[in-house]
Amino acid sequence: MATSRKLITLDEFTIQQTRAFPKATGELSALLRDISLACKLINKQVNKAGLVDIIGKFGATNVQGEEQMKLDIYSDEMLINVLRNSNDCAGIASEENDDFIAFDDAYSVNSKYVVLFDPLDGSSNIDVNASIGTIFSIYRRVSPLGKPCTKEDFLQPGNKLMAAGYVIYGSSTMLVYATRLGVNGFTLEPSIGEFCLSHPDMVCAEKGKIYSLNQGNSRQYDKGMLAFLDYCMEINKEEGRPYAHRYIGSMVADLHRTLIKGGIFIYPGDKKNLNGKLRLQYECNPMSFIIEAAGGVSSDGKQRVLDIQPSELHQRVPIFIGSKLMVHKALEFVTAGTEEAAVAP
Ligand code: AHM
Ligand code: MG
Repeated sequence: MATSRKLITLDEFTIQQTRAFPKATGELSALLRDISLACKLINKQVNKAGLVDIIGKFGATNVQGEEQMKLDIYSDEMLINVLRNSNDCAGIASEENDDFIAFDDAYSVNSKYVVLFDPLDGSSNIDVNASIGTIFSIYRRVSPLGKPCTKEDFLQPGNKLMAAGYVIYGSSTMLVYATRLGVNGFTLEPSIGEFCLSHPDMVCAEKGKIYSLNQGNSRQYDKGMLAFLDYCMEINKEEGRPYAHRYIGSMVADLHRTLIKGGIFIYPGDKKNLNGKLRLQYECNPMSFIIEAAGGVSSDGKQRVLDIQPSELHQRVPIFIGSKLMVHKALEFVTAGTEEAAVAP
């Protein structure tokens, strides 16, 4: 029987990448394997979400008499449990928990890496069967090995990230993973339960034709943002039509489209929420790392998101992210609006 095959699994791929670095210990690959395992288990539950309505709602008791957990809590606990059992994670911080968790067993205190995650982003979309996702990022710890990790390990700027990624639970389940070497996408092959390389060397197009934001908030936008919206809705000279508006309301899904098709995703600060909605350490930094590694741009309106020094775990920042030329154009409008407001009487 012939044994040649074209499939490259996530594990094989990261091990091959590690070979390019003779001093690499394989810990990062092992950590990614653990994260992908947790996400496969989350995927299984997400796929059953519709059925749960039939056999008992989350928060209720199922037919076996077990308590049904809300999917975002389930996902959080799954990631924590898998990473606690891993040899390669010193601690975690999660959007679902107030504080970070330092693992204090003999293996974990000697681990080099900490992991931050949003276990199930966009979870309000579960009810309508729209795509949701897990976002994760990995820092090398700055605290000394041999002791539990500290808050400083988690409050590093995005420009210090070792790797970041997301898993999208959509029409198929995909894991997209970025290091400084680039961005690669892996699709879950259900028959073997493995993520397999399907989107090598992903690139975010320099130009885009799609803008993505919650336009319902526009009454709260400042002048610069409103002017950019007008620009997007005007007939574009090159396209002969306005830019298309697409907004799922699930950051992973909106950015997955932006990565594949180009465009801009914006969650700006506005009059009500000066720093917008999205969290720097769990959502904006990992996504900025991925989009930049794919050739795109990400800014909070004033500076590169990855250069922001975080001051607290759950801080929020505005974000303009996606195709280079489109983000630059948005920033031109935003800067002009801010300057105009500064000279206004
Ligand atoms: P969550 O972390 O509570 O799920 O919220 C984050 C989500 C993002 O996925 C999405 O981009 C954003 O909230 C949508 O917010 P809005 O409904 O205000 O447009
Ligand atoms: Mg979130």
